[in-house]
Amino acid sequence: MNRTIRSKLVVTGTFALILFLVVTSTFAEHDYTTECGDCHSVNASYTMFSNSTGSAEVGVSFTLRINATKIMVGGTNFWLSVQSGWADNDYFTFTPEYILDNSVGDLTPANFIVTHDFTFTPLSSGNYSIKAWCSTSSSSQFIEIPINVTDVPDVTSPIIDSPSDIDYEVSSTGHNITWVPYDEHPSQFNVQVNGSVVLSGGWDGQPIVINIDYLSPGTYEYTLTVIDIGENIVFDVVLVTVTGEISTTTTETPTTTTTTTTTTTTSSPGVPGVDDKALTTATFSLIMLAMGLFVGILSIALIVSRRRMS
Ligand SMILES: [Ca+2]
Ligand SMILES: [Ca+2]
Repeated sequence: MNRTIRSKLVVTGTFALILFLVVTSTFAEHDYTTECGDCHSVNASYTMFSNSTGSAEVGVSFTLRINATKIMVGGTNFWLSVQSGWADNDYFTFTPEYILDNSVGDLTPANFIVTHDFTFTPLSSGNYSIKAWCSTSSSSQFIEIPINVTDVPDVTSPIIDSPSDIDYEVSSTGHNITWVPYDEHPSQFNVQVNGSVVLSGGWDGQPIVINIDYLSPGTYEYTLTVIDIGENIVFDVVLVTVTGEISTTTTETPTTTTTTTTTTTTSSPGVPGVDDKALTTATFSLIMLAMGLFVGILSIALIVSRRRMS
């Protein structure tokens, strides 16, 4: 190969290389919205990490410092980005950013290292992944940062008022106890009378009213207990004293008088089922018969006696 041909090949190769770099550089756009940048291939030599603690609380903002490093220096347009729609990013509020190496927002002055602080606010509890992405003009890398978001623990006890004790006459009505407790995260309540639960249920933060009419004379201890979602418990006691006596109301009950007519027949005790009159007749007949027999026997005896004497 002579020098002329070799020179032409070098020029042609150089031109081809430049053309290749120009063409490939047009493939990559840092603002593509998919994690890999649509046309970027993942480059394992790009590294990303964050300072995540792995936990957060609903509604409590936290700052996540994300770092992207391109180990092999060279090239241009090294970007760090976090966008909505990636992984679970939409479970947080944050400001989407494209941070170009050594531009505004890059906290690392060194080339090919981009660092930025993103502020996230969790919208709900759960296990989520925040996805960040870095890229050059043709290659990319991503990181999924697990975040366990929990509800904010309620460590503040409810506030409960203390209504005055109540006295009332036993015959009067219209008596109630009204409690107005408060908590940012109310949960349950119950009302006890002398230690026995008479009312309970969910508490949504509204006042709790209980009617205390129609109690018998005496003293009663009404206790309201309210509980929040953090199981913080408070209670209040109201003494209810009922005085007076229960009026004894006489009820005039219509009286039905039933007159029973009893006919009493004075007679010798009879035999159940036997007619006394019939008995009397039979007895008389027997007596008469006995007397007849007696007379007959006596007559016969007299006749016999005379014959022997004669
Ligand atoms: Ca930098
Ligand atoms: Ca509370």
